[in-house]
Amino acid sequence: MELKKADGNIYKLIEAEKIRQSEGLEMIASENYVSEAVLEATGSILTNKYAEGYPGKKYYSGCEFIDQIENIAIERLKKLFGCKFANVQPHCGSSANMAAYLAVAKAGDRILGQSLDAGGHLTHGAKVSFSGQIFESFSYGLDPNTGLLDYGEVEKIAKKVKPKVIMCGFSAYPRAIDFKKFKKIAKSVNAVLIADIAHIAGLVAAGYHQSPVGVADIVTSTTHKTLRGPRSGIIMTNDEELAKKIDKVVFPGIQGGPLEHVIAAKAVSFGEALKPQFKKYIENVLGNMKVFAKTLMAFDFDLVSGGTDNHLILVDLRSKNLTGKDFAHALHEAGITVNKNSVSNDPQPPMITSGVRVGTAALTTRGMGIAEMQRIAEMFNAVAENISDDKELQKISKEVKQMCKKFPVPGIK
Ligand code: DSN
Repeated sequence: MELKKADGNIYKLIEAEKIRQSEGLEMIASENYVSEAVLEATGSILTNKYAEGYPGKKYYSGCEFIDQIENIAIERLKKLFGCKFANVQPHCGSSANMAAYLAVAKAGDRILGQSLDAGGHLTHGAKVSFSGQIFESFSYGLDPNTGLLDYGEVEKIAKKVKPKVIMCGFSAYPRAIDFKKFKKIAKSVNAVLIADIAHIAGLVAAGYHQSPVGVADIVTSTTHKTLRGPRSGIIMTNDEELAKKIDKVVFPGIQGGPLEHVIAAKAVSFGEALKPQFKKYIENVLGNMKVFAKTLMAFDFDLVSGGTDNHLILVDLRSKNLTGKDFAHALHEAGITVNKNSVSNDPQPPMITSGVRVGTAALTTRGMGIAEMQRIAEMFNAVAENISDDKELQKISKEVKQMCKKFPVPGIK
């Protein structure tokens, strides 16, 4: 109630966002809803504290409780992924990746990562990102016929480029990654392997995806996608020397004071992910996506790679004569949020695109299941068939609101 009195504008906008989040279907594959406990920690008085340095070696006084919180976060993260060393201070996935690169490479060194239009992330070497500007970046794509990673091709490029670092991981790839194959390639060219598991961290933690821990030299991730923590980043390794280098790059290399309220929230979310219910949650995310994908394909939607092994799909809309921009806009009008997404060798520019990326992590957190997934896939088809028919889109939006009422969002009353 204090916020309402102190700053009516911000209060009103947060209330409006609460309504948007609870009355709409959130299908952006990188989004999720945190628990009330995680929300509480994120909004706590820990935001008041400066705590540069690492537990036991902070530069400021008064860190006796902060240190305990940070140590709990580190220990839980190590247990969750079975790693030996963890840094929980990165503010986000991009800063985690920046620290990982800078721990093993210097400006001008060569890096090799999955290209943006093939599902890689900006920080995997895109020229508009620090990763493509500080380093000399090269990329690998997908097999144009299958839409799958082609490890033979990655190896060929790696042998030619001889990168210092190979980055594997993705933002929009619907299939499992074989980290062991990547490691073999990296080893053959004497490159350091970094695995960015931002999207699949929850799947890895729950045992539903091969883990890169102990395979890749460094593992980075965000914490807010399938892992369902607060918006933040983490870095893990099993190598003590690398761990020391990573710590130095994170602080004082690229960051100052860690966000201790977020670190506490990460600790809470890691605790949640260590519970058996989390395994069940991930199982449901995957089951929901299988059904959603199958139902969409029955309506002749074209999915990149012909399906999915994880929590997301990439829909190639060219066969429907739609652009990603138009379809995402029409879905939004109908109360469903997705993001437009380039597909491999996309003829459309990044602001238009030929695809949309869709995920089931957030809806599964609300408790939606198979019946909802089938119905929502039918809605996707109805939106595609009535892309410019406002009346029809409004009709769907009403049904979306009704459906959402039965599945409250944690923390929104
Ligand atoms: N923005 C994230 C995603 O949507 O996958 C990546 O940073």
